[in-house]
Amino acid sequence: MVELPGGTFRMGSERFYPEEAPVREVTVGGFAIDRHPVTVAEFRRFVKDTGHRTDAEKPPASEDYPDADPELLVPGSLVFRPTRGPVPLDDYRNWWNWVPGADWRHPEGPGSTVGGRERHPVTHVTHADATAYARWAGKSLPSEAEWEYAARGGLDGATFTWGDEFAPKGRMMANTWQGEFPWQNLLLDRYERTSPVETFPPNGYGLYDMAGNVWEWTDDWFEAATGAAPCCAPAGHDRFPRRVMKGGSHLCAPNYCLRYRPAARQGEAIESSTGHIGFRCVVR
Ligand SMILES: [Ca+2]
Repeated sequence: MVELPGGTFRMGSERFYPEEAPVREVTVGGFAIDRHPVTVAEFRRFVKDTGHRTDAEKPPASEDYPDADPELLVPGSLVFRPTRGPVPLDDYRNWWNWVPGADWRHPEGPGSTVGGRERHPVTHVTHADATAYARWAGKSLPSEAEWEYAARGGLDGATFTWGDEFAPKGRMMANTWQGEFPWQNLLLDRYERTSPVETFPPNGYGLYDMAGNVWEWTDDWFEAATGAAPCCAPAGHDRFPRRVMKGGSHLCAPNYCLRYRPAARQGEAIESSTGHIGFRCVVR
């Protein structure tokens, strides 16, 4: 982990999406934060030690989905599939597929494995799964302010965690989506899905993957801002409250979701798990 002294910083942005505004001064106390998102290998140790079964490995409760065909209430999770060409961007069902059998060990569904991906961020974890891991590790999930303070790496007001230019001198600084989402992935950063943690340069605080790769859960509730339609976050059932997730993912593209920035935020239903959401922990 990296120890950070407390401090005051400018949180938010007024240059991109409405849910990030206004810019305001926020003070956080000192804390330590994981150097990178929790990996598949780290999560496996937790599961071996505790027998934890993730939400994606349990059938959804029928009372939460009263209108659903009971035969469809089997364990599963949301898996991204690129489309063959441009599609309307206002319906995430064009690219998010609910796949029975998808979970953290099978990120693309049955038949897929995490073999060779031990150093990738764990995915298909709900907020409750992340909280259980944090408790086991003697840690907590970060608040949104702590997460953003850490992500900025001391660069007050910068657009990205590394500065104001997306690709300084042509260098890719994070695992995002280059090209037209959700069909044309140019792979300038070489990764179609998740990437091993610490593949891209750290920020000014020595923290890796604070932008792109996977969204990360925080412990803050998300209050929907005016006019802020969820983008990359399948909002899930309205009956579930939402928590803030930060950092953007490998599926964030400028034409749809320019959210691989420290100020960016989305609300995600707490029972949702997908192939592009993970987490990291803090100790206060
Ligand atoms: Ca990529």
